[in-house]
Amino acid sequence: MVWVHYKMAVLYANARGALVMKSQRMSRIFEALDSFEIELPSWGFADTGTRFGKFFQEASASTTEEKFHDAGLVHQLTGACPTVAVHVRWDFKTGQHPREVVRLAEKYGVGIGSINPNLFQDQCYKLGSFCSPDAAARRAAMTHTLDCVEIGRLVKSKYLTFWLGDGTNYPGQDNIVRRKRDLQRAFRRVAETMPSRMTMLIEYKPFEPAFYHTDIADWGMAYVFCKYASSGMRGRRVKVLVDTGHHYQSVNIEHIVAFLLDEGMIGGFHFNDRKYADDDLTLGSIDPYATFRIFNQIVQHAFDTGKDPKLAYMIDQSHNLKPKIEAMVQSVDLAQRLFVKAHLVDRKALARAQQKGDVVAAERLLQDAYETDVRHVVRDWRASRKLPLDPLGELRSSGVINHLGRQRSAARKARGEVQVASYA
Ligand SMILES: [Mn+2]
Repeated sequence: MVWVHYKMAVLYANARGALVMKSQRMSRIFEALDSFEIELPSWGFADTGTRFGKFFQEASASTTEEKFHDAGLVHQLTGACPTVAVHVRWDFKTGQHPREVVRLAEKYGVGIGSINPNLFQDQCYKLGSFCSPDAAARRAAMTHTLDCVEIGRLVKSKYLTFWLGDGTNYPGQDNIVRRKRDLQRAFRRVAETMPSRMTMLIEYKPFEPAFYHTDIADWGMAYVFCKYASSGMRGRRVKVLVDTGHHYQSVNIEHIVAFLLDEGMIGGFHFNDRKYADDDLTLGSIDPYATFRIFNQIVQHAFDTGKDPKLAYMIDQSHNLKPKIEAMVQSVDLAQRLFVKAHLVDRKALARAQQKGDVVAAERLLQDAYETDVRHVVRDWRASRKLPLDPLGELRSSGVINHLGRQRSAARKARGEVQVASYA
């Protein structure tokens, strides 16, 4: 009998211990979800297509206000998207004070996030922007970029994000080293002009739109441009931006992330997925385990160093076929779940398995976390934050997309705009 009492007491203590551990883990996960913010791209709500043509959706946003409306809706549904990345050429009208754009965003419960200069659309950039052999094109790129810095200062943006289309199409087309040096000087000048709260993010891409060489082809080149631009500056404010779609097949992106985290040189992400090249598919639609592995490295870094790496999580996707708002909610919902899963990895057990060289045990710890169904945890967090329990379901059953389609078609008609497919 005494033994039974003892056994029951142990069981009770164990169960209580497990409950305490469970509630501690839950509160850590809730904290992680509270801290998880992912920025939406204004361009992700507009009509897009491929170089072969554009396909229109009645509900797509065609004004900056409509883009903010849509981003605001995604934020209302998910609680995770308080800011919107803007493209200066597309979202700011000439003569309009940038603070008007801030007010427009605030009207829909979102703020202005990263500022994206447009250094690829104008005819003058045919041979490149900062790397162009034409000094007038380089000057135009600098003037536009400094305008963007000023806009960023006025709207109190924390990030200036660069993606360049610069590159060449044929061997011998231009002097690659001259292009590199002009680009180094340009980034440095911009970095010196930025207000102290701003961080410059430099994105890389191995190919497209240039097909022979790209001036910032990979993370190593981006790293070198960042180092040069920030050398001699107190505090590093120029960092690499990893766009998950901008890698060759089978590149180990989480390795790049771990390496850059340790160097203190990663500033943020553009999340998307792809089957072949830079397809801008919704996050995790092809390989959610790959996104989990990236989050795993970030959580591991925070565990090892005790520091939050303060990364800018952003979505960079254009949805040609899916309704844009649905695709965004789908991406954010999955990002939240994968982020939670990365927090489930037993880091102490992983360290022990790694130390012992127990490869299978180490791998299983990652797989166990990845395979854990966390939908109920995310639902509980949503309930506690008074958010819709199923944001995508709520959006789909609300009929809001059909309503926006009717409203926006009528508005386009009233403005005399016609949606016409264009073909290359
Ligand atoms: Mn990108």
